[in-house]
This record gives sequence, C-alpha cells and structure tokens, in this order.
Amino acid sequence: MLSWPAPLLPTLPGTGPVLKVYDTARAEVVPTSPDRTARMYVCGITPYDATHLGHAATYLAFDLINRLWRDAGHAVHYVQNVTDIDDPLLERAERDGEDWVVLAMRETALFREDMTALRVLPPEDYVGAVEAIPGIVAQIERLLDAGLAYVLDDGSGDIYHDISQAPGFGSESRYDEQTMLGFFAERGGDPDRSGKRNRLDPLLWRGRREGEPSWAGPHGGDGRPGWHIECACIALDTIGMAFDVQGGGSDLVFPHHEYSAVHAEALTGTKPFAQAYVHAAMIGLDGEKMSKSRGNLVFVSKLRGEGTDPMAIRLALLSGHYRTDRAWTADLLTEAEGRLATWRRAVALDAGAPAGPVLHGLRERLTDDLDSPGAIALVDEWARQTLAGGADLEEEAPRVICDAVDALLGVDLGDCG
Ligand code: 5CA
Ligand code: ZN
Repeated sequence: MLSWPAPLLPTLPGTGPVLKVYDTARAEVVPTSPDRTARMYVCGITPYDATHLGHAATYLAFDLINRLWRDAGHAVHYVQNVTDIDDPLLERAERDGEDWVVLAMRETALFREDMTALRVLPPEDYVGAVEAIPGIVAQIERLLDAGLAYVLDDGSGDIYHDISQAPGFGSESRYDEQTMLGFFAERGGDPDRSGKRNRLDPLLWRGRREGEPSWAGPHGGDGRPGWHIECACIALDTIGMAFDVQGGGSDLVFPHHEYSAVHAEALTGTKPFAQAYVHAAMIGLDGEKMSKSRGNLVFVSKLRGEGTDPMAIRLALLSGHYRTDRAWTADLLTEAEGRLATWRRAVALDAGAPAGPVLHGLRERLTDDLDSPGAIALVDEWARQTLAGGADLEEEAPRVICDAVDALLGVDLGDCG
C-alpha cells in the first residue's frame, strides 16, 4: 500500500544514547539493542472510525521510538499493517449500507492525512491484509502440513492453530488461563465454539460464508484470514524474526500479540518473534476508554477541521506518559496551545539560554522509556529562561532547541532564531 510522506528530520549534534523501553513479556524496562538497522512492527488501524485520539497517541509513542533510534545513529525499518478485512470492518459497512472496500479506502486515506499532519514518520512497508492474503495462505498450509493446525470438523472450512503444541504460549502477556479466556471472549475470540481442540485455539482461516468476501484459501478452501496470522505473516515477510519492537495499544497485549508471536514461532521454529513487546496505554474520554464500539470518539480530522494546530494535538498527547491510561480533555489542548505559543516565541529570538544541557536532558528523558512529560518540562524551563533574558544567552541556542524539539519530539516550531 501507499505509505505517507516523510517530514524533514533535522540532524542534531552528537548522538543519542541507547533507548530503553518497557517490555510487557519481561515486565521491566530493558535496553533495546538494534543492529545498524532497527526493526519495528506496529499494529495498524482497522480502517473505520479513524483516526481518533487514542490511535494517534499510540502511533505517536512509536514515532518517538523511531526518532530516538535514528538519533542514536540507526536506520529504522518500520512496518505497519492495515487490517482491511475483518469482522468489525464488515459489520460497520453492513450497518451503514456501504461497500466495505470503499469504507476501508476512505478511512485509510484519512489516516494517512492525519499521520502526515501530526508529522509521524511513515512506515517503509505499509501493508494491507488483503494484499498479504496469498502469503498468509501459504503459511497456513505449512502449519496444516506440520500438524500444528487443523480444519474444524463441521463443514465450515474454519482452520485453527492447536495451541497445545505451542510451548511459548503465554510468555508475551504472562496471563493465567482464566484471564486469557476473559480477554479472548471479549476481543474477537471464540472460547465456546464446539469442535475446537482447546478453548484458546485461535482462528487462522474462516471458511467462506454466504454474503462475505472470500479468497482462494489453504488447500483450495475459500474464505478469509484470521486477524493474528495477518500480523505474524506481514512481519515475517518484511522484517523477519527477532525484530526489535512489536508495538500497539495495551488492548493488544492479549490475545493479538500473544497469538501473532506463537504463530510466527510455530512457522519458523525459532524464538522470539520480537525482542520487546511495547504497549501504549489507553486514551479515554469522560471516564471510559475511547473506542469505536463505545462511540465516544474525538477525531484528529475533526480537530484539524476546526483549525486546531496539529502540533498542539501532538504536544497535548505527548504531555502524558505513554504507559499511563489518561483522559483527553479540552483543557489538555488549551494547555498545549499555550505551550506551543510560548516555545515558538522563545525559539524565534536571536539568542537563548544554553542549549547543550537541554539537548542532553531531552535525550536522557526520552530514551528512559519515552519520558515525554519530563522532556517537555525541560523545554518549558528553557523557554522560561530564554524569555526572561539574561547575560548568558547563546546565539545558536534557539536553532539547536528548535531542531531538537523537531527531531526528537516531532514538533515543528516554525521560524527559528
Ligand atoms: N488493526 C488492529 C491491529 S492489527 C487494531 O487494533 N486496529 S484499531 O484500529 O482498533 O487500533 C489501532 C491501534 O490503536 C492499535 O494499536 C490499538 O491498540 C490502538 N488503540 C485503539 N484504541 C485506543 C485508545 N483508546 N487509546 C490508545 N490506543 C488505542
Ligand atoms: Zn496487529
């Protein structure tokens, strides 16, 4: 699929330190250790009701990772999918009497536009589930042939992964069986389907149903792919196993990331799928998670349409830590608009407070599990000192801070001193 245009990325003096992030599987903050090219897969949207501020917050968190690796001198192979065929997309198209393909195309286009406006670095591979189907089918055939997957015995043509043969199952989420069963039922799984070998076996392929789109499937059975195998195959195809970061929102910890990992590990006979599983917390509105099913959504495009500066949206979302569940409020945006105006006034001056310690501090804060609130506080303090004036102002400081805020936080401050 077409990705979106890349924003300019200023180069900063020196190089940043090693990035540390919280890995769900190890339940601790760990250093990342990429090769020359870091590899990251972030789960993309299911293209309807895009782009709400929860989506935006999650992609901004992984955009910081991308930026920090680049600042540390790495190239980054970034992959993102689009779940452009799945139950919820078909249900929405049905509800609205719309063609599901047109719905997916329109929402994906809007998402690209929002990501561009928010200055999110684009993925190198932006891959739709539909275009990945031939590869997914071949991989499911391999699981069937190895006896790791089975066709349900009820004539549906549905294919499941036999999780009792996946020794690593559970090591990503670390959940016990009861917890898994709860989330599985809540998030698209079918623990009570009869004929399955194990209640937690996930669907790999859904046999053709009347009125649903279908494609040629494993060993000739028509249908469409399951959700988790989609991400496993797209990642394997583009960045292979043992890549540095698998990312998404915390609602993907289980079942999605657990199953993507065990599918890929079963396919390759190697571990791990990803070296770190990183999850962004949920953005809520009025005390509830912002979600399509609840319908309590604030859209990036709606705010943009009202004339809100995308850089203020970006700053507002980054003013909270990515691992803290938090609410979107109008006050958050007002505060970010004020902050943006202050920073812009300060960087427009001919001289500013010394930039070196601020650049050092920004790198320290952000590489420590993406402490964006800490980083923002440093720029606030620099702007305060700069606007207060004084004897020790440096001529190059506004330019350096402007570039640092751009390269590391992704916030474009416009004309700089
Ligand atoms: N297509 C799948 C992933 S393969 C999917 O979960 N799509 S989604 O459109 O529902 O969500 C896209 C991304 O936004 C996911 O990473 C999801 O975890 C994240 N997300 C969804 N709702 C929120 C929220 N309220 N706050 C933060 N992140 C969210
Ligand atoms: Zn995914």
